[in-house]
Amino acid sequence: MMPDYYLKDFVDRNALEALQLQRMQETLQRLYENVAFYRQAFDQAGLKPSDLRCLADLSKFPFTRKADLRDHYPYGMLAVPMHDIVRVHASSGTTGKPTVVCYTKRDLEIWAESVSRVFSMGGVSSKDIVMISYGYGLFTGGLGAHYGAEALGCSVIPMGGGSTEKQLMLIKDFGVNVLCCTPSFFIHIMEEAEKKGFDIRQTNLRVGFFGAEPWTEEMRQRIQTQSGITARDIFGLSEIIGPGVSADCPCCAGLHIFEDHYYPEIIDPDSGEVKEPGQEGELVFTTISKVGMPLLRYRTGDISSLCYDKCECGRTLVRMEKVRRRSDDMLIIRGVNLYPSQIESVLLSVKGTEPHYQLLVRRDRAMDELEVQVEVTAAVFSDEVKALESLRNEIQNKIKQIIGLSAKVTLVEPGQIERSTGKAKRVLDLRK
Ligand code: DLL
Repeated sequence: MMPDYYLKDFVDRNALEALQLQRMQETLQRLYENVAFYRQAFDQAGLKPSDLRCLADLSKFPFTRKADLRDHYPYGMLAVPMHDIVRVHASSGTTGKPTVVCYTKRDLEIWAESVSRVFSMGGVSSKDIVMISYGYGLFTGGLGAHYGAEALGCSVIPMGGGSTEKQLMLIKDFGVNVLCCTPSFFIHIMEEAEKKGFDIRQTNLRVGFFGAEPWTEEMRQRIQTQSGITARDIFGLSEIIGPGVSADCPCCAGLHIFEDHYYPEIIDPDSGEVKEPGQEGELVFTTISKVGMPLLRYRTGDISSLCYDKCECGRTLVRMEKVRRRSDDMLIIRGVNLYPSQIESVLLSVKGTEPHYQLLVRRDRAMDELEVQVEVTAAVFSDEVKALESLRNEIQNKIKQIIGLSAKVTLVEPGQIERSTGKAKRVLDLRK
């Protein structure tokens, strides 16, 4: 028997819109009453929660940006007392401080429901053995997928990322049917399998839920042909809930958004004007059922478009186009989000470096590699090799500690990095 929430994907759109309006009105009211940031923003715009009479009225209300979360770090955006919060996660901020997100018990239920719906769309049931190979910890990937699979009644293996050989061993020995990890990590797993003469087709693995970074239709084809499994896209971001904001259905013609919880808009990133269905722009979400830290018109930085045409699978939920790029300079390297400014703050905290640096991103087979080239002062450069080596290690360790990413650091002579007369070109993304 299908769980109740399965029916929510097929709800009549008039009923859905009525529910969205009611939830949106309640959310605005709670934000106004409980979050100083929103009260001020509404007052400044001369708006009251009651000014939202229909869904289209949302466009009158102010946006929320990542910088607003940073300015109210860590708990300033909460709409409930801290003792109602049962979980805290965090993702990359644009500077040294992470972006913090907090969940109440109810929020964790909504999240688990969302991820369960993703799995259900992919044909997963309580009979399946699901291995979670997203990272556990502050990143929402591991625990988010975990709770969703558990809520569906699956047997869950909390493997986490890394240890490719062990991943292969567990897939085989534990009879894994369903795998959750980043698409690039799965490609790496496939390559390791090939090297070791391990045939994924001979295992029980049937479907993978891949997300946390952009990937293409070509990548889907490659994964499916090479491994024989079905590859589904799962999208999400910590600020809105984590993984499970939207996902592929069997038609794989855009990701269905769980609109009864996350209300989407597409805007022009420059003017902020709302765009028509089908037009490309920046994806913006309003959470309409979250309790602990609801967000109003949160600007994701992701470029997509919305399609309200009926999907062949019968689901009435709107679909978003696969996210392929962003409107800002955020990079995603092996599933880790990175802003060049984060590297800058690390470099500036290390004595002996100059504020001239460049990030080179390459793809070595499927794995993304980050090289940080940084100029050092003339005094340091004339030092012994040992001193240079220790500076290099210091930077490398700090990047690993603060950002959670292993990078290759190259120290270069003063004046080596090209100077720009306008905007500095900090990133050379050589992956395309
Ligand atoms: O990446 C949540 C997640 C975990 C999603 C596991 C899917 C699977 P953040 O670390 O906050 O959260 O990063 C969010 O990652 O704004 C997108 O730019 C990018 N992103 C996430 N999923 C996809 C996807 C998690 N399927 C940011 N396709 C988002 C393209 C994605 N980009």
